[in-house]
Amino acid sequence: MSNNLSWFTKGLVGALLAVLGFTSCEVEEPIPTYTLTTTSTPAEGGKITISPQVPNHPEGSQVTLTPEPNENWVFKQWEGDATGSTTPLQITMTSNKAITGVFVKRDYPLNIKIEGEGTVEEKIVTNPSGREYPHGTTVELTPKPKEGWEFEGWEGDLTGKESPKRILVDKQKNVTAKFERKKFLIHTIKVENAPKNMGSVHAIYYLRNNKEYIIDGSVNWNDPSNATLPLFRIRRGETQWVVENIFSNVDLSDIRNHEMLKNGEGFAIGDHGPEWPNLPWPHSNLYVGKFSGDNITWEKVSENKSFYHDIAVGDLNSDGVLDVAGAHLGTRFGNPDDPHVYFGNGNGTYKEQLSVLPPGDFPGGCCGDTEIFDFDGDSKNELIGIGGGTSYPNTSIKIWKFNASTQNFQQSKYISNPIPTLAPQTGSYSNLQKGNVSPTGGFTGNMPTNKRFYDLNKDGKKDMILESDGLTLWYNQGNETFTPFRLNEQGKDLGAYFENYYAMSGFDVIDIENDNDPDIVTRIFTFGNPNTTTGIDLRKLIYINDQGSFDRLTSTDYFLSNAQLGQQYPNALRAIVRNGYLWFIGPSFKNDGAGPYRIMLEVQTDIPASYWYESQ
Ligand SMILES: [Ca+2]
Ligand SMILES: [Ca+2]
Ligand SMILES: [Ca+2]
Ligand SMILES: [Ca+2]
Repeated sequence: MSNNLSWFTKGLVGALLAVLGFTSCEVEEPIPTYTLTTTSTPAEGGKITISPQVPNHPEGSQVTLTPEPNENWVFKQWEGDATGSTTPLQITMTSNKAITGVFVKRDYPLNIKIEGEGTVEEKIVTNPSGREYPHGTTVELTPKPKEGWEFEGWEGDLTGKESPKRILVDKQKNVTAKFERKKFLIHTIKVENAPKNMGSVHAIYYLRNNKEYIIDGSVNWNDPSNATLPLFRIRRGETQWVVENIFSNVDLSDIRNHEMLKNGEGFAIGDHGPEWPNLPWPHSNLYVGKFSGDNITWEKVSENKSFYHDIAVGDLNSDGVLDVAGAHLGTRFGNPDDPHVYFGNGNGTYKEQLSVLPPGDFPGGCCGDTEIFDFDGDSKNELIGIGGGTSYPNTSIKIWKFNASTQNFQQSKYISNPIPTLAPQTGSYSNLQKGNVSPTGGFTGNMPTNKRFYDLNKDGKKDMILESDGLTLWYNQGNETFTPFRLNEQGKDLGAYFENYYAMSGFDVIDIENDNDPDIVTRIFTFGNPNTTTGIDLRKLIYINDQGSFDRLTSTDYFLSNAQLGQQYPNALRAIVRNGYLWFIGPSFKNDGAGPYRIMLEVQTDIPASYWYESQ
């Protein structure tokens, strides 16, 4: 059992004692209660729903009455212990009450059509003089959008957007009420008993057996005592994310990068330990986690800790068993290979294969990224190292092929990025800590964090998306030739990734609008600077692909102001697909007086989306 479990247990016992103490010490005065009876007149006209629906209402409690007319009936007014025609009706219980809802037959020729999701409440408006309108009935229409929808306007015999709106039905009238899905909804969901760390932008989100999980770790800037907390897993419930596991027996504390296994059976994590700008870096490990029912079976891959910046999985030696490569930016143990290679034994263990790469290919350290991919289309995977060196030169790509007879890798190709490096406005951790993150570039410019191979322009050849120096797309021309193209230099306003001080760390490939083009959604993070932004412009995170040419959403409604976010600033925000729509989720803290506690900030959008899968 870890310390984390024990503080959790102590907290639980403390809470139970507090409850027991409360019930044994307090003496409660009985609170008077009252009854509420409702009647529909006539009974066939409709019914009245009561909320809350309890037999006895405590004194001073609020009750809501909502009339629900049957077809061809309209609610008219309240009688008895209530008056007027307000709906829904809020009353305060100060005595027993009997309230009647009066319904009248709907005998006017008004047709209401609904577009989107919602209803229209009809109310007959009586003449203040008591006289009926001479030329028909005047009806007041109130659009009632379903949750997550909003009223967009009237069409037909009514126009505009006014609500409620009156219509004189002196002949047959046809009205359309248009509802539109809200551009976004913000949900703040508590994470109960989460370990006291900040959470990583590269947390693993996955869906399994209809349950949503996140495996997360620590990002810690300065505090060694909080630096090596174990990974934990949370599961999404309706109102809370619940901590399901604290993985104390797994020697990881952060998820610097991860890759989902291509058959969907698990994931691989590369970690370099907590992010410390001024302290000795603790280094960390490579692991593979495999799903087993609702649980995870962990396989330790690395023998020694290193500064693992990325991990790749795939079969490197064509024996049918998954292998692992870890990109490292320095190591304690003098393992100079770039990257570190581990061949799978097929039984959940791995064999370290150092010195199988030509030495010195990246002087000063290896790549920020590594990948296992069939680069030349000969059905055998190559090992790829991207970016690199402690001096962070322009992005370069190095490709090694496995030679089965020598059991070594040989250099196959070296591709230099001819695109000039962006000015490194953001290249220090201390700048990031101060929130001085460039609005136009990513962090440090050159050191890649994420890469993916997808056919972006649908010419049958997989292209590379590389996060380095902004987002760079490398279009595959065949014959191992790639043409790089920086996404923010397309002649359009695609350059400013972030509103104010958000920086990018990685991206996700998602089919926005389900039109069979893979699109790119960048992840933003603040690296622990939650107070440096005025809002988040979702449009600037989303790159919409049309056959290899990219553009952005246009509606300004996709800007989330700090007020809309409830003055909560996610440490990171990344895209997921939930129930067929694009969502953004990220960890944050909320402080409502009881001290800060961890929340998951979730932004639900109206953008249809699905994950983009391509077999490798
Ligand atoms: Ca293998
Ligand atoms: Ca190949
Ligand atoms: Ca292509
Ligand atoms: Ca698309």
